[in-house]
Amino acid sequence: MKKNFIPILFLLFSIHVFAQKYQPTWESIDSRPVPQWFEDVKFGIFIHWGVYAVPAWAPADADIGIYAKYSEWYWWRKNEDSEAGKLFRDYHNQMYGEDFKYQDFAPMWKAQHFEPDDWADVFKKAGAKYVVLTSKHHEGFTLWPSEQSWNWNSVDIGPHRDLCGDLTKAVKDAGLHMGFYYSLYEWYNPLYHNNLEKYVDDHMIPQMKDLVTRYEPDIFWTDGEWDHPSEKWKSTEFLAWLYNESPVKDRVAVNDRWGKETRGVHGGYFTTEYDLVHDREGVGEVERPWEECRGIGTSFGYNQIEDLDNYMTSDGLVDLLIEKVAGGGNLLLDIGPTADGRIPVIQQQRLLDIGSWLDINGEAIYETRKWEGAENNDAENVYFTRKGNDLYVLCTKFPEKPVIVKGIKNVGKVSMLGFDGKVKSKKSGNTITITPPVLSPINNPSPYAWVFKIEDSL
Ligand code: H79
Repeated sequence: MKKNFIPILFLLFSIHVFAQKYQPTWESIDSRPVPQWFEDVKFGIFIHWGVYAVPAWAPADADIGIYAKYSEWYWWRKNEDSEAGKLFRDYHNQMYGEDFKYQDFAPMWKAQHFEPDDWADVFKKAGAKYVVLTSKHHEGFTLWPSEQSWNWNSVDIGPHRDLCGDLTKAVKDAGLHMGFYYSLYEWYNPLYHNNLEKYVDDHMIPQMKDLVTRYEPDIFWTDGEWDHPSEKWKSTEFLAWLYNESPVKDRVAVNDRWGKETRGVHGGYFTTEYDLVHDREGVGEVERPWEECRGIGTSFGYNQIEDLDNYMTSDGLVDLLIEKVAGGGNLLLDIGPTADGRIPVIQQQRLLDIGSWLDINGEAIYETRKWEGAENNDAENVYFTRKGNDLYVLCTKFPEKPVIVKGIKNVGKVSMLGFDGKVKSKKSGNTITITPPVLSPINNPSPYAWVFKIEDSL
């Protein structure tokens, strides 16, 4: 090798690194805006599907905090020295016997009724615009044929199918955005516990890049980050690759779960989970698009013992969507499919009810933004969104009295979405008073929430 060759190589390498748009630092990564499409879509479906769908159990009614009701934590809880741990162990030992290992559930996961196009059809009818599937939860089992997860993936064992690939195709064909949840940590992977750096370099990062290059997801939703700071996970290196070089670099959206210090501080959009907002130094100093995630009931994974008392009603879910969107956020509502590959009928029904409401009222949700003027209006059960110069007034209870809105500039047409009749209103200064129309069962546009549109008012 000529003696000048090495410095030239080094120079070329440096040019390559500095010519990249994003550097592997939080300052640089945070400077990339969350793609606009993410703020426009508002409503997504989260899917928790893994080996835990086989036992599909958690103590839904026990008074032990929200996390112990997550059925996807079955393996961990069953080994945990805690009150919740005892409940899981008692159930497991009685049902399956002490010698039955969690790993023994994997071949029982058959997914024999899994029809990805039918799932995608339900998501579309629900009015959801994006889907996020657990490509790998904390149990380490991958829903695609990952080379790094030999014999602990859905092609080698259980469904014998590339679930990530099959669902991605169906969701994209239905015109929705597809994304993946990916757990950084793995509960029982010996490499993770013995040699973190090797785990990150040889297992985790290759899996993440594999997912991105194989399926080109629009969202990369990480979790299980809390054991280590982002530096140890090499998160900014991965994100620089994702934003500079990956096939989805211009459109991918990511969340904020990239290391123990990052939630609500770094990354893409911020996340809450069952309304848990992190209270830590740095949180809230920057404004970012955000997303709330939760199940319809008390768990992300399917829990066979939940009953209607544990489930939110369709009315409650529509109100939740309104509350989040009016606050400037998205709702990522979770479903837990069964081990045989079905979406439980009650979950389908909830989703389709939300979809019917959105069919009429979606224009007050999609592509809207938070209305700052909402701060000066504190009527109960009344929320606001805006789009251009139009203001939407979303009433989660049918108003018994006239609705008063302060802080508008003008008044164009005033209407109720889905209702053909006239809506009376009166403007005085910058306040408008809307008289709710008298509705009958024949012309009532909605069973859950009613939306007034005030055109050209902002
Ligand atoms: O996949 C679903 C849950 O199984 C998963 N996130 C959703 C999307 C989840 N994993 N763990 N948890 C939720 C709860 C974890 C809580 C804790 Fe912590 C981890 C308590 C202390 C460390 C995270 C970091 C919450 C507070 C600090």
